[in-house]
Amino acid sequence: RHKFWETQPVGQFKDLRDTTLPEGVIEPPTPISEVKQEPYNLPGPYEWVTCDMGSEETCAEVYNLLTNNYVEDDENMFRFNYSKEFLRWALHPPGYYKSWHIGVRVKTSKKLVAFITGIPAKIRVRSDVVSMAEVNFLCVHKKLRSKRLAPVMIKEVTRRVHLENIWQAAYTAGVVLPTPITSCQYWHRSLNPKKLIDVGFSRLGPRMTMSRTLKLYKLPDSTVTPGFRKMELRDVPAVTRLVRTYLLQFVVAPDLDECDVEHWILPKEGVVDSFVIESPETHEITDFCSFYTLPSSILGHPTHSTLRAAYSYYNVATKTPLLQLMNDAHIVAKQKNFDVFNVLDLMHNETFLKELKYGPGGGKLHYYLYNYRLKHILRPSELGLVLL
Ligand code: NHW
Ligand code: EN5
Repeated sequence: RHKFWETQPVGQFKDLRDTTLPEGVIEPPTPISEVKQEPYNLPGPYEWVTCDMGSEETCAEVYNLLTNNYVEDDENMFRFNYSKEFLRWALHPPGYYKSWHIGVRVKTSKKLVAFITGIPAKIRVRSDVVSMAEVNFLCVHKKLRSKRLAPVMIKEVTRRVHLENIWQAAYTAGVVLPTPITSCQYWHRSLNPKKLIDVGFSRLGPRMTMSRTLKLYKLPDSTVTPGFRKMELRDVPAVTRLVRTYLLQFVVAPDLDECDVEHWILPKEGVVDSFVIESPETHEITDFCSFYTLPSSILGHPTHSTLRAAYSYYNVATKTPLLQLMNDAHIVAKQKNFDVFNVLDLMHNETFLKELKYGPGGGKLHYYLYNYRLKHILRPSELGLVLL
């Protein structure tokens, strides 16, 4: 069934019911001198390139490849449209390796036809903090699909990760592979229901008129929680303490330091938005919420070309009810002209979905670890990791 994945150090379907297998590393690391020194062979017409995402030209080529060939929904109505600024942010975290930003070009024309990336991250599994690669943006041009290029790209990124003495990875996919550590569902909160219905993202519910629908999803013009404001650089230490403590309760979660929080959570125009609640009395930071900007192209619509989506990122509520914090997040997302607010049912997100008028999406997101086995599949609420 899975000719490639059966050969890899990942949990296998046949082992799912075997309770004797230990938890942890599947294949022990080898000396780096034993890691293959040359790149894997590509089919004749293609060559490997390392993509310098700091170069405006290369970043634009990657952007164009993904804009035209990256992930679509099951009915091919929408396609993720990560912006260039987003891609640069996503691929330049603290300690990134340029060699993990891998392209495939046609030798003769130099056209970019495939891409895969890794970034370094510390991921905690139970009490074990592991240096990993987060692998993302795997993309093969539509015209080159089903030629077994993806396994070669995965082996090449694996090799380059091994060369940095890193032996585990985390990744997500909309498809089922051997084998998920958990499977999450997308939920959607309409902010601009008229447009969502016009473009086929959502439908008018049974016995619902347009005017009842607009009223149902209406939000206040401004946030309700006193002390709610945009996160600033000076908030990094407090937000780091909040998020580190919060993430300890999950079985799998990132181990973030202040440098990570400054990179990943501090607001970046058009990429990531973050808000804190500063107590009006004590000036303590008691809560924060964040979301990232990931529009989708609307395929073949006569008037609308872009769906503006905000994706829930990390949210920590210690004083304010999470429900109220997320309601304020919706209000600012609406102010910023997003059409929809998307969340996965991980961390504590289930606790506000119904009350805040989310509907279940058609998409699932499966989470995976490479070269690290868990004894049991997790509940989504045991997962504290959001990948972009
Ligand atoms: S998930 C998004 C992936 N990208 C897309 O869906 C974009 C649109 N699709 C495409 O570009 C986020 C192609 O369809 C792709 C497959 C390139 C997906 N993950 O070349 P073949 C990520 O980026 C397996 C992993 O003929 P293709 C995460 C498939 O099961 N494997 O297919 C990426 C089969 O293997 P099998 C996937 O359609 C994580 C083989 O590929 C996969 O032309 C990567 C078929 O290859 C997917 N999303 O190209 C793993 N989709 O065994 C990282 C298909 O079943 C692992 N396949 O025969 C860790 C590495 C680092 C370790 C470090 C220690
Ligand atoms: C990892 N970095 O399917 C990315 N999205 O539900 C790789 N559906 O938007 C993996 N089909 O349900 C990505 N509307 C896997 C996800 C791929 C993209 C995807 C789903 C997630 C999605 C929409 C549109 C479906 C269009 C037809 C959807 C219903 C929303 C409705 C809103 C109002 C209340 C009821 C639900």
